[in-house]
Amino acid sequence: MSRTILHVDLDAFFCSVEELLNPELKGQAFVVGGRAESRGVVSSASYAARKFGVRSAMPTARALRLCSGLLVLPPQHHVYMEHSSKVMEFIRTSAPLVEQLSIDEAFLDISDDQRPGTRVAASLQAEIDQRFGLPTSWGVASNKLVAKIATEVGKPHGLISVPPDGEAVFLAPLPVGMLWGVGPKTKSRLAERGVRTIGDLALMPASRLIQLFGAHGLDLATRARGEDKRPVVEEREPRSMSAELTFERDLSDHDLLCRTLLQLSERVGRRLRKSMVAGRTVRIKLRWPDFTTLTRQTRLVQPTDQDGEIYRAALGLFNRVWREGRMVRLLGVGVSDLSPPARQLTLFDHTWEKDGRLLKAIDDIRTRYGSDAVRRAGNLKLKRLTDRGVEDDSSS
Ligand code: DCP
Ligand code: MG
Repeated sequence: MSRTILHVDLDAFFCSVEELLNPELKGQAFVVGGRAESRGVVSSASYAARKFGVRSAMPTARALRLCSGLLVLPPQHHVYMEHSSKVMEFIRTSAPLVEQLSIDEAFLDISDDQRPGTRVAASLQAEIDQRFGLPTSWGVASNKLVAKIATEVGKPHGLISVPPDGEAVFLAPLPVGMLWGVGPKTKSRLAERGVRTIGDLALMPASRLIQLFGAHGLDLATRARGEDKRPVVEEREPRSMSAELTFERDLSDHDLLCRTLLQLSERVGRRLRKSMVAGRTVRIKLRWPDFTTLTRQTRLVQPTDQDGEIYRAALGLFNRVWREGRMVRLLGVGVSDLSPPARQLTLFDHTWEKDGRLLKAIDDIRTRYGSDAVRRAGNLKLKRLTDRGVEDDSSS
């Protein structure tokens, strides 16, 4: 029995909210982002600005070079959060199963609805226009993968419905980079073999892909055919977020262990920021080669979502239990005691805005290109972080 999955994403979300507050902005080339003078980056670009090549995650200075006279508005995160909450609340009450992916994105499973998916999406789109004045784009398909790509293809204010069994045909002409799991590295390796579109990829024998990319190759082959079995999962508020890594070979080099802690802290920090929560308790997990495992935790003065603060706390804990030369099999970093966004004033204070720019730039790159895209220097031999970047991550 085929499922009906809808995917929704608000168009130029931060910019659209700014247009609501100041309708004179409508149709203008502008961005919401940090100032060029302080090396800010673009968070959201209006569609008029995109005509000049301006994109999110781009340094504002570069955006200004591409589009002279570009208006740059400072972000008002709490305002965007409020609008996001209202729209998401409405979506939640409109479908039996809703999974919110980010501040402006959600999957809906409406398989039990008698009406065609396109009709449901069209009516929700119109209602969100009317109630909230915010434009949305919708993808309708038999699974998450294809629904999300359909949204992307239809933007702005689009609605694309892919019929069941039409998934592979729909995906075929699209660039292979649009496929989840195809980062720049995979993309260039595929390009070397003349694979540019998802259709090209679908034609490659699975055995060849496995030869090239290992187990990931099999996932690629499945996705290229437009198959995806992942269910829509109603999210519940996580109580903690963590990331851990089992080393390919047990490790005793202090420098490498510290760098791993940093990398894990960055992963947890990124996920906290993405979920717009901050946590007060930082915990580390350590497993010795004989599989004995210990955890240690500490409570911070105030909740944080900052990589550096998580890392400092994790490192302090680590240095208390680790002795020079001792081999480690697994390291983990977790943050718990999470607070909801409303109480999370530190997110919006000045320090965060300043420090947040760099972190956000990194988050953006990772979001777009996979977790492997940004690595600290060094030849750390880590187990490969998957393109999803969540294999060792968990929320509970
Ligand atoms: N965002 C950000 N930095 C990024 C990407 C996004 O701060 N690199 C913020 C601002 C966006 C919001 O998240 O408005 C939603 O992200 P999207 O990727 O959905 O981008 P937009 O909604 O701005 O545009 P689109 O119409 O492409 O969805
Ligand atoms: Mg959006």
